Amino acid sequence: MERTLILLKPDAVQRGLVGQVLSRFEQKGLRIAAMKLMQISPELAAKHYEQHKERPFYKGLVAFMTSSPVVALCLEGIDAIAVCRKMMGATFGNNAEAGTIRGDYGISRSFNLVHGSDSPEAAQREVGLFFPEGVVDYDYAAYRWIYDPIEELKK
Ligand code: 3AN
Repeated sequence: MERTLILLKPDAVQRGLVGQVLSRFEQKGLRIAAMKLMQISPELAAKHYEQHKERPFYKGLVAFMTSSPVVALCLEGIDAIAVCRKMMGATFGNNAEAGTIRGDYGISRSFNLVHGSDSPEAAQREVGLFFPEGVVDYDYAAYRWIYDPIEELKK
């Protein structure tokens, strides 16, 4: 099982798309390991986007991400990072494939609804940044109907 940090960005919250986007991840079979509505501080945004610090869009990105609350999620599942990124679609809504979150709900190049960690290292760092209190471990009833238990036992 792998964990990833997903952020439902200010545009998703303000457009009333939280439920629909979250539903897609749930229906795919990802377990919610942590979830909260929160306002990102400029300090947290700077840490989260530190690798983009020198990019021309950095200032606008931080302004957008701190402009209104986000929903932070830690999702868990087999290959959760790649699975979530595939579901999110390409970075900009105008060229994201139909059927993806960005492809179905967005057209903007900066309001792109959702963030997902892009590597195991990033996921670990970002889950720690957004959930310093830790995530919640529990027995997820749906797992045994989502994953083939024989496959799991073979590992
Ligand atoms: P992704 O979120 O698809 O992994 P990254 O990691 O390339 O995309 O970029 C991080 C974030 O920076 C994106 N989610 C997007 O909101 C923003 N961003 C990237 N490139 C641009 C750009 N040219 N103009 C505005 N925002 C951008």
